[in-house]
Amino acid sequence: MTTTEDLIALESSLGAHNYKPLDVALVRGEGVFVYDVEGKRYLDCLSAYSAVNQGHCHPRIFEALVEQARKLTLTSRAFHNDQLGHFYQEIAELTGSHKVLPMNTGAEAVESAIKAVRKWGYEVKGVEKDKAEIIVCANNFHGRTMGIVGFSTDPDARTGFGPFAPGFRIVPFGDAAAFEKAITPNTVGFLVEPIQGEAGVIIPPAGYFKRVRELCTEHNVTLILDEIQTGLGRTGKLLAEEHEGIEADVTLLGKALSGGYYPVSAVLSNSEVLGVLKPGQHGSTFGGNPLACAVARMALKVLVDEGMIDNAADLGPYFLEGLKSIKSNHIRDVRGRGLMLAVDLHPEAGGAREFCYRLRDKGILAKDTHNDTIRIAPPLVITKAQIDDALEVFDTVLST
Ligand code: IF1
Repeated sequence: MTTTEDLIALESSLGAHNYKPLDVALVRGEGVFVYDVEGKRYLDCLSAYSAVNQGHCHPRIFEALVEQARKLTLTSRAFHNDQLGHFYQEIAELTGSHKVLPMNTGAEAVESAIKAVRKWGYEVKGVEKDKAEIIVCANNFHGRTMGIVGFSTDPDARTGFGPFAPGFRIVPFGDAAAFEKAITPNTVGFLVEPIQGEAGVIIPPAGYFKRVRELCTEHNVTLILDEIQTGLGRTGKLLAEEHEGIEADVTLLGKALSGGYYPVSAVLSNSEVLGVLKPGQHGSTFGGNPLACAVARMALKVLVDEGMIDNAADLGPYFLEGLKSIKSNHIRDVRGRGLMLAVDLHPEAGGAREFCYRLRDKGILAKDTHNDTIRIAPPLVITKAQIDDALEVFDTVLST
């Protein structure tokens, strides 16, 4: 039998070392649980970075995948297929959007939005050729493509990969005055995460997005919300923008749009932004393929039908309070919205990774970020009893 150790050695010998995973090798998943090679069960508190909000191997999404895979998987966009239109209809209705652009990965959705918004800037807003500017936030995470890492502020993400594309300005996250100051007549868009995920689950001050929305409207700037991680129920609402009582002009979805079965992303627009793309100006071989559409349609359906968003809204605060009530000298801060949670440790605690190993040994998989933060984001199908079990483990691990 292949052991965890064998698999890790194999990956290490042949793979590029662009990741440093926890030492656990998984073979099976079901709902909130995953199982390793040796058969040990873990509660998944990462959900593949919120791509499996619906739980691992959700049976209805599985059925949709298999049924579609038997019939037709890929047509390219050279021809129509019987799934794409229905996918548009269902996602537009659910999110209140008017136009949809289907892509595959999150980064592609971000790149696509940047292209569309720049073109809108030239053709509709009237910005001079090649002068369009997009404002982004410090400590953003939007993906790994050349375009995106060019406006990252994380040295690991960008160092050694230049030269980068111009046309981006960086402002602090959560500071509406700084955003206002950065706006020029050439500003075409503001690309921002509702809650910064990779930065460590950073929730902006109340009222920030209301003010941002006002400023975008006032200055004719497209508000692009990257909901690739915060969207689809993670924060207890379908879209995190609902917490702020605002609507983006462009919304980016990915990850859980497929329930973890397949890369599916989408750019949604409320305004004319996507209307500027004409035949031949953008596309993707796999974007909008029938298999992706069938999977995404069911991933959205189960999210709503099975009450997962409400479950995140109900149990998120319960999990948060439970974490807050843990008495530990190591904990510096606990925060979260819905089931997007984080525990910050004091620097003297010895690093979040060490705690993630202790959690692993006790049957919980969570991921460290930025040395001292443990990120907690279980599938949205988690029950109160499972949270109680998890809290017991967190209590034991964090208080020793
Ligand atoms: C990795 C982080 C999470 C994202 C937002 C776009 C994308 C992501 C808000 C790009 C992707 C990922 C990628 C994954 C780790 C993960 C992550 F730690 F890096 F930041 F979730 F917190 N916008 N996030 O969070 O989507 O192209 O990957 O489909 O290993 O890089 P993608």
